[in-house]
Amino acid sequence: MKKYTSLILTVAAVAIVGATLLSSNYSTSQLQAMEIDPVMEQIHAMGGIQLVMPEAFAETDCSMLENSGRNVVEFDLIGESVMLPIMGGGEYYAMVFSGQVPGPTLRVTQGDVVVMTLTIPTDELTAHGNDMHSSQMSSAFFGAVQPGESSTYCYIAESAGVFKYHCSGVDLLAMDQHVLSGMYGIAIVDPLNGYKKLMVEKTKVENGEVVIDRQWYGPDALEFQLQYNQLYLTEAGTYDAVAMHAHKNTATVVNGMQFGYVPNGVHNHLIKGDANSNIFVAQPWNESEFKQYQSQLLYVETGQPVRIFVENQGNEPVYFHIVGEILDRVTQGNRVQSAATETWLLGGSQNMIVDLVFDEPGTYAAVNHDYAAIYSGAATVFVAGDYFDLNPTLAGAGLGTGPSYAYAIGNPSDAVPPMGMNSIEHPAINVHGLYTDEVAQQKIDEGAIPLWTAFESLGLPS
Ligand SMILES: [Cu+2]
Repeated sequence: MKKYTSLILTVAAVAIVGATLLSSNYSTSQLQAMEIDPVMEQIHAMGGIQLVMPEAFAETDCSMLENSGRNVVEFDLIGESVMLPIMGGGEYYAMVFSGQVPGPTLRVTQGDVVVMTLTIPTDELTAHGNDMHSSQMSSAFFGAVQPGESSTYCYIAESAGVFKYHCSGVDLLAMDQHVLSGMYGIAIVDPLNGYKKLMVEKTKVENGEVVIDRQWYGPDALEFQLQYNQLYLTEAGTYDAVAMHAHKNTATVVNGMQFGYVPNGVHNHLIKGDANSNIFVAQPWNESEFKQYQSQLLYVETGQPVRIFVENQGNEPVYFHIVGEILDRVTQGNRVQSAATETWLLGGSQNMIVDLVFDEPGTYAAVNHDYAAIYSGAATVFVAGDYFDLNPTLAGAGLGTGPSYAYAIGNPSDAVPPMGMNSIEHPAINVHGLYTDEVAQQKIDEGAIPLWTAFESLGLPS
């Protein structure tokens, strides 16, 4: 793994209440550009405001919870700084949980005990923390874990739904930098009684009259996870706090990448016979030399219940919309918020579960329907059924076929959450994600397909 050592991101400065968190890696000119209020300067001079009680998480009694008769789930995270690629070449100074952006997804059932352990390697540059939004206790913000140290805390996942987790910085110092550089993920807490069946209201003609025709699906569904965020970077690839405060992002990312789920060169070849002839407006990750970063598509069957766990990890609103589809149901927590809606708005650190069925074979782009977000990375392409009539070609290449290309090519590993109580298993998984090479190898060892070698061995172009 490539770790960075040249840029020491010290955070010796001060926490100022809420989102106005300043750290000592800001230059004088950056601070001037932010027009820091004199009162805040005084707070800075006094040493800042300590928002975390140092003893808080030491009060957590894990052994009591672990012996409470509940199911216990261990969730281990490693906090570290690494270099990761950005669209258009180059790398940026990322901070990650366990070598990937977003961090690993925790999946539990409502009522489970979560035992969360955060470990910081001895050669890491800075301390890190963690805040699990699926917990409800004063120790949710546990204090900074220093390099070479490890800390654990426990909680009962009492509420069902999707919940963010994120680095809490160094006792809140530079939390913005750590989160927006990649230290975020989700916990999915399945409802204790399972997911509700999905009702989709259609119409039909009966005895010469148009009448309601309710279709029922599920509760089992093919599941995906999509996490929205922004990057704020200087040209050198370091975190740009001034840009963040001005809400001027340099990239919109979905599961850490811009345009991570769009066609690539192999899809160009399969569909148009020419690897260099793009079939989508933006294909920045075309070549197989990108390996785990090569863009991949999301495949579903027609008539199949699909469940998407969506989290807004960023600073900007997400207006979630799927071009050509209607969101059949939107759930937040364990409560249905809407049905048959075109778009649903998620503010920062807000989430939803979208259930829908793709009726017709086709391509459908899930977007943040903010045009700035679409064109800076928030376009995610689903392909339903055998829309491009590729099954004979895929079968001819020895890849096998099924009701969707998921059977031959698989779905991207970073878009698929761990299995839950009402999950339909994906027929195959391919290696895709903003992963370090070590994490990509782990995925291969777990059975995910490295398409960049699989296609080469079949004589398909790279
Ligand atoms: Cu951190």
